[in-house]
Parts: sequence; C-alpha cells; structure tokens
Amino acid sequence: MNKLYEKYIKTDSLPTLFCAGCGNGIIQVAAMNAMEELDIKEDIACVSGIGCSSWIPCYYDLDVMHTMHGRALAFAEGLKLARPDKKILVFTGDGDCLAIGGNHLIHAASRNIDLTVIMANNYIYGMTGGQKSPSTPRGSVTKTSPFGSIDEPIDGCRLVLSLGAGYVARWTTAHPVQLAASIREGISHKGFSFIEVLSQCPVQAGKNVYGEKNPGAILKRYKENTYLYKPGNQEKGKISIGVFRNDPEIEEYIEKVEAKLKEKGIERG
Ligand SMILES: Cc1ncc(C[n+]2csc(CCOP(=O)(O)OP(=O)(O)O)c2C)c(N)n1
Ligand code: SF4
Ligand SMILES: [Mg+2]
Repeated sequence: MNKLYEKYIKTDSLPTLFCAGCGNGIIQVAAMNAMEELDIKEDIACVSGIGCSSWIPCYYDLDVMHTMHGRALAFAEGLKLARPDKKILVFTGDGDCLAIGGNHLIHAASRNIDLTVIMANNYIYGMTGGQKSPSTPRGSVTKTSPFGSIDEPIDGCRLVLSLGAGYVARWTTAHPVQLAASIREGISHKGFSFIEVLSQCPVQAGKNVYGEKNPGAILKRYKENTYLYKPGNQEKGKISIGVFRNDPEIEEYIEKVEAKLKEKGIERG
C-alpha cells in the first residue's frame, strides 16, 4: 500500500462510501499531500458537516469532528477559539456551506478567523439524491428543478472575497497538483482561507448538470471550460480558476481575541 495512505488513512475503514468516479477521493488525496509536504500531521484537526464531501476527512487518522449539516464552520470556530494552536481544515460541500451553512460562512469569512475551508462544489446535493444546490448552474435539470434551474448560482469565492477573506482560490478535480499547493498555502496562511474545488458527482448529477455523465469526460470539460485567473482578464463563458487573493496583512480574529484578553488582564483557562 502507498506510504501516504498508511500514514494518513484509517485503512481498516476502507473502502470509502464514495461511488466510483466521484471527485471526493481526489480532494482527499490532495489534502493528504498538502499535510505531508508541510509535515504537520500532529498539528491538524479536521471538521466537516454533513454530505458526501463531509466524509472526506472521516477516513483520516487524525482528530476529526464530523458534525451537523451546515454547522461545520460554527464547530470549527469554537474549536479554534479553544485550541488556537491547531491548524483546522474544514471539509464542506456546496449545500453544506452555501445553503444551510451560508450564514456561518459569511461571519467566519468577515471575521477572518484562521481556518482553512475546502468546499467541494459538485453543483448538487449528492448525498440526498440530487436536489438543486445554491451553486447549481442555470438551466440544470435536477430532482428539484425538473424544468431547469432558473436561479442565478451563488459563487462562493466571490462571496468570501467581498467579505474580506485573506486567501481565496478555486481549482477543479482535474487540477490536483494545483489544488494540493493551494491547500498548503491555505494552511500556512494566517486568517480565513477558502478553497473551492469543482468536483464531479457522476451519480446524482451527470449530463443535465455537467453536460457529461462519464467522470473522465467531466474532468476533460473542467480543463476545457476553465482559464487561469489574472487580474483584468476574463474569458467569456468559462470559469476562472487559480488564486484570487493571497493577502497575509489582514487582521486575524484569534489575534484580536488574544489582544483583547491581554488588554483586560484575563488569562486563558
Ligand atoms: C438539518 C439538516 N437538514 C437537511 C439534512 C439532509 N441533508 C444531508 S446532506 C444534504 C446535502 C448535502 O449536499 P452537499 O453539502 O453539497 O454535499 P454533497 O453530498 O453534494 O457532497 C442534506 C440536505 C440534514 N442531514 N440535516
Ligand atoms: S453520490 Fe455523488 S458526491 Fe456522493 S459519493 Fe456518489 S458520486 Fe460522490
Ligand atoms: Mg454538493
């Protein structure tokens, strides 16, 4: 067995619940590569919500809190306040993070609290059978939009950028090396880092959402339909990927809490 797997995966809990061709395995390996390169296994704690993507960290041989739908960020903020020494990785889905969890996302991003959020965006509620999510593209036929979605999709990266998050990036499962590099940068960044991964759910969202059913063909589309972000450059009809912001200067929330405690002469219990 692969050495990285032996080190990071609870192999007795394999196989994962992911369907064949799901993007979640690619994200799981990318995050493992990032942790390994930083050599910080002992310093990491993971938090996730509910959904297929929220199972990604559950196979890691690490401290993991698999919490409630939409509440991963609320748990993660509490954990960070209690254990500021931990580097916290939050695994969430487009439904978990942008729908029921949207309010927590808004507040965590605007506080610039030191967490690294990895949002697997498969444009669908995968675990519950293929209902439309806030990021589902217009026109997509899903279980809850049988005539094609008429909603304008929510772009999580634009949302957190507008709220002042210090590190924001988007990649796809066809860019695993760049994704691992961004997770590394996100973990090293002091402040709120948000990494979106466009990730296929070939089982609940195929042709009617991605234009393709076959996972390999979806990956090919991710390559063809994306372009690398550069300020001022836009390619119409394509999705920008890359690092949108990497600003270490923004004041971080835990540091503000610590400063306030010090000012008031309060010692941490
Ligand atoms: C409070 C609550 N509401 C609804 C659900 C049902 N539910 C479980 S997972 C899920 C959607 C998951 O979608 P997403 O976060 O995009 O994850 P994916 O399965 O697509 O990776 C929903 C609605 C729940 N478990 N708890
Ligand atoms: S239902 Fe979709 S998101 Fe869930 S494990 Fe299967 S392919 Fe992946
Ligand atoms: Mg989803």
